[in-house]
Amino acid sequence: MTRAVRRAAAGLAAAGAALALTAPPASAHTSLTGASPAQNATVAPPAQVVLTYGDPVQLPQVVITDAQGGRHESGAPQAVDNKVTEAVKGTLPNGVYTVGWRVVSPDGHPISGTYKFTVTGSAGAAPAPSASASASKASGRASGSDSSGWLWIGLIALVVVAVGGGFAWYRRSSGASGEK
Ligand SMILES: [Cu+2]
Repeated sequence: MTRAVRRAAAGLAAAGAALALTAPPASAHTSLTGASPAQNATVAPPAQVVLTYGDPVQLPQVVITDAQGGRHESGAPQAVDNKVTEAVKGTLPNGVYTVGWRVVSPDGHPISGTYKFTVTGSAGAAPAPSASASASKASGRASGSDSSGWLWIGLIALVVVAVGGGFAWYRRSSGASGEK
């Protein structure tokens, strides 16, 4: 009798375990199934970022951040069915960007993630030192920003020398033709 009960209990436990392993969750939260620009893609400056999920999502949040921490999203993202669209502010300069997103799944669970893409072939100006970059420089956190500052000074000096040289050459050659 006790043995029979024990056997029955063991059988029930095994059945329960099998059910738990095989039954799909009643409502799984959704996941990101695609993105444009795609993860790790190298693209021309995009006008927008479009995130595609496995299910309709709500309350989207999207930030587009450059390597210096500057922000490049424009306005609030729009969620339509399973797609979230975030407009890009202006033309993205060349560089690596991080897309950070957060949405609420149909089951009510918030999910979030980040991915990177690279912009190339942009005619946009290189990112000016942003307020946040200056702030991080002031706090002494970013060591790279100091060297990039010297790089800029070097570039400007080169341009000044090139323009000055060109002007001197122009004056010389126009002066020479004037003597004819
Ligand atoms: Cu969930």
